[in-house]
Amino acid sequence: MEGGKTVRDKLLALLNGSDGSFISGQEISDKLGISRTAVWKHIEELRKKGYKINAVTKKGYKIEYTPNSITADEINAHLETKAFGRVIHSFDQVASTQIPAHEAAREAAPEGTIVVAEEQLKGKGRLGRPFHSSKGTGLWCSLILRPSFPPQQAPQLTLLTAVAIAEGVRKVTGLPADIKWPNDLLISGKKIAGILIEMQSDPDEIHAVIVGFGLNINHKKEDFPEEIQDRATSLALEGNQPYNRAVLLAEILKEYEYWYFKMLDEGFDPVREKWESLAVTIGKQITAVTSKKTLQGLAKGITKDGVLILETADGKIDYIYSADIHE
Ligand code: BTX
Repeated sequence: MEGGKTVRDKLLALLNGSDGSFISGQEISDKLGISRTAVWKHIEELRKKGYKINAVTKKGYKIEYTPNSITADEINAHLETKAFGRVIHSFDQVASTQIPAHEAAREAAPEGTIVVAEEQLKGKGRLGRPFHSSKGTGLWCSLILRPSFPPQQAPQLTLLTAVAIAEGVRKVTGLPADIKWPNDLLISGKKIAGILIEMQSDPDEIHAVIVGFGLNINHKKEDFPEEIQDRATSLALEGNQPYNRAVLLAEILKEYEYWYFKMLDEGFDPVREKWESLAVTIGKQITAVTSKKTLQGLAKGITKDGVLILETADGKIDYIYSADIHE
């Protein structure tokens, strides 16, 4: 677990920010307020962690290779948030990041704490479904929130999470990530990410919301189980290049923090508007399969609480709180 920026985080941020050119030992030493010997020691530590750093006399240091890992060091080096991601619990392997996140939330972890893992052995989807989370390929993350609003408003966080991921993905990769109500993110009609919201609450008070999200990043087609290969995709498959997972996480957390505090200040409307601009569901003929029934009709929009408004062929309006949507 780590919080705040350490000297090593700042060093990584400097090296990452030098745009492929050398940065002198003196400049690093001045900017970080440490001796040149200390700079050298930190460089050696980074090399042990898998970074390849070129050191040339009179020129300085340059990062040649970043291990693309999802450790606290790597995340911190890119993080620009105030609270989100400032406490990080990172694991190589967990059953589900939701489990340690629930424990941390019960032990008073501050809002914005995240749990990340390289691999999940029992990644959880909604309704007990599995979420495939192979080693080193994606972002498997749980974020702890402590919103001041009542539990009835929690579904809004599903839509907010979708906005944060879609915006983060769009900004880092330029790929057109779309939202499918309520919690799927798609590129070219295939699922790129999933969102699972769990709560610790009393009937009238939220203690913590554990926002789980999984984003497929560097998967090749064969990294997915066969049964989902035609429905799932990754950013690398869509963009024909690998992406840095820590950079994506840092951008998603930045978007998340912005929209979350905007929602606490100004209400749900700005989030709803942004969501509608990114959603593919609205204005389409859809089939909504709920736990009780199957409904068909036109998806007209979402209410101020994020509930889907469906107009059936006979002109009747239905409000859908939770369902799987098919076109
Ligand atoms: P969901 O129920 O909407 O989606 C699960 C369904 O999606 C599965 O039944 C399967 O068809 C398909 N699927 C499974 N894995 C993938 C995948 N990697 N990519 C695309 N489609 C897939 C969505 O549930 C909620 C997922 C939340 C996952 C995060 S990861 C971090 C946190 N920890 C954890 O255990 N869950 C959350």
